[in-house]
Amino acid sequence: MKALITSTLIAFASLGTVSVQAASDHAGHGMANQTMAATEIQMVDGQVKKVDKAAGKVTLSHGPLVNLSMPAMTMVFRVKDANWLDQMKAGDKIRFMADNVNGAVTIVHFEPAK
Ligand SMILES: [Cu+2]
Repeated sequence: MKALITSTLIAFASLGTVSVQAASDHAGHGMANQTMAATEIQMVDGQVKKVDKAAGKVTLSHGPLVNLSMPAMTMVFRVKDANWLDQMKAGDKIRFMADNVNGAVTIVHFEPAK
């Protein structure tokens, strides 16, 4: 096992600078993507204005949605999980994440604000 690892390392080293460069670039991309995914969608404060269970939508007044380049406003959202609508009523404060799903701004994470 150890001999195999050693010979693999030697094989990599003998491929030269270009291959090593490519390998480290690839690793760098992976890390950058993970960092972006973590910061792209942020939890935002919202207040429920209206719940429309029949349509599967909720009207929220929300703080800025950085990932959607959207300032604070009141608007209608779709919800990823219709059960969340049962946990919302007008006047409730919530925390949520929104994303663009098939062209519709959709709540993809929800929790009641305490
Ligand atoms: Cu909005």
